[in-house]
Amino acid sequence: MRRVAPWIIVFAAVAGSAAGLVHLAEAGKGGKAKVKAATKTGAIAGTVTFDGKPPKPAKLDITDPVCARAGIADETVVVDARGGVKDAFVSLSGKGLASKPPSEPVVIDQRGCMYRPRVTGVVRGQSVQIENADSTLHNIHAYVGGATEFNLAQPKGAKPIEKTIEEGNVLELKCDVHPWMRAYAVHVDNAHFAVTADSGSFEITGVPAGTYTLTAWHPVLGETTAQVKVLKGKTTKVAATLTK
Ligand SMILES: [Cu+2]
Repeated sequence: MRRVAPWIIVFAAVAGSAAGLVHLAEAGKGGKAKVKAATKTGAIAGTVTFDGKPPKPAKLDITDPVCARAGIADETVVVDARGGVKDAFVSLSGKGLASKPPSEPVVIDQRGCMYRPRVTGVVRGQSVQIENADSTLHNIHAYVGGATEFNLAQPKGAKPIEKTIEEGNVLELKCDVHPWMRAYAVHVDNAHFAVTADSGSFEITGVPAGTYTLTAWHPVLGETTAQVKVLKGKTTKVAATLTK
């Protein structure tokens, strides 16, 4: 179910990016079409916040000594004092954005008994490469819509596992050895996406001018969408609120 929550959207010229665009335009004084296209882009920047009382972090039951040394905490829902949501996935959809899947895989590492990054985007058709930097065994149990896609052990020092999963909206990774380990690879049709930082902030640059649907999604806190206009040489500021 999609919820439409309040969004605040404003347009602002950002000196930094405007200067960058002038530079690009000057470099292109020869009339190259490619450079001309680059000057017709703008950016979207803003924050994702949660309006509500976030669940308290769980106490992790860590028995593996390798993980115990990593100093990790529950990251299921990370919301700061101002409501900023960490690890929300912000994506754009609309005409003219779709792109071919990159030939390079999206890399998800297991480091300190956490998947890093926890949330990322995968252009449909692009492969995901899962690595293990830890001196312990992890087991990657991958799900789409609750059904197992693959379930593979990856001992210390094992080679990366590379898979291309095209179905479903989100590829969810769980570790059967360390039950707090979760990763979410969100399927998208273009590379114009971002994952929010600790404060809930994000920025998507190099977006062709146009009107798009912006979606902010969090695995636990839900989703909200809004129409967003991107103007060339400007940064559209957005504030998205999750209300689940
Ligand atoms: Cu593990």
